[in-house]
Amino acid sequence: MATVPSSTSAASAAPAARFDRLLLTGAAGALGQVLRPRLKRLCRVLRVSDIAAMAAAGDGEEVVVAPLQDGAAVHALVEGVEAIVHLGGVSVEGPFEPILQANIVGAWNLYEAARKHGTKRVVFASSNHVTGFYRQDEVISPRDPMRPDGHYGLSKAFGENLSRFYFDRYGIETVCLRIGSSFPEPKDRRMLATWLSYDDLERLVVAGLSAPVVGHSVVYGLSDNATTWWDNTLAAHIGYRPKDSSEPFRAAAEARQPALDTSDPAVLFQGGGFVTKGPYE
Ligand code: 15L
Repeated sequence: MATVPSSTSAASAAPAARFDRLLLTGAAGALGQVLRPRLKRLCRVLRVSDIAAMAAAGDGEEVVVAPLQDGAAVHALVEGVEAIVHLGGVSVEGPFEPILQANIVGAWNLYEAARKHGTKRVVFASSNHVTGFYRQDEVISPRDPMRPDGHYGLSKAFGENLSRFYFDRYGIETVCLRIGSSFPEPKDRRMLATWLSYDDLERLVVAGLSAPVVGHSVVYGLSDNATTWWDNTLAAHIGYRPKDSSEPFRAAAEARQPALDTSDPAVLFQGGGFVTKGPYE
């Protein structure tokens, strides 16, 4: 039943901007591996980076190992790229120090490098955990105040504010993607609302890279799910049109979780299990 799309699916029919050189950070991660072949189609050269091992460089690829907290390494990484898809960093809730280094210091290094090299646009993988402490009976939009649900959500909130500053002060455009749950299929009932298929992830990233004018925009990353907590009307200018839905997975998800304890914060709040993690010392 799970549909893991091939590298040639999804937005291939959509009109895509052509870039000379694009940078994809976090290329060794799950979403980085999904996006790598799909972004390659948009550019002459795709530079990919991570701290973990990555597949060897294919045709038109450059593979760079670079810790995001190393300013000099990030400066070299960003040289010569037109646009950046920034997925790099810690992608789950956990102790503060690693998140501080990779997500907060790392994001600052990336934007400083973008400023110095004249990079025009960043598509930043933010997260739904920026607003994880809204309840599951609320529908919110990017205009609602942030309510981060942990260190990870706080770091993404920093990244969104950082990117707004670099747009206001230096004109670097950013589309912040508050990604929901991007997996081959929704794993549980919460993900019926938060699911973002891999093909829709590609559509979203391509829209963020291709829309002619984005300024500083925030958009939730979800598929066309029947149940939703996030209103993307304010980001209509990006032109993201999801085509998948979690609905075909509903019966299986409900069978796996027949009863929900609505007094459990992980069930009550949009951030799910992240809202109860920690403290760590
Ligand atoms: C995220 O931001 C995480 O990176 C991912 O691992 C999922 O847990 C997702 O959020 C989610 O909220 O389901």
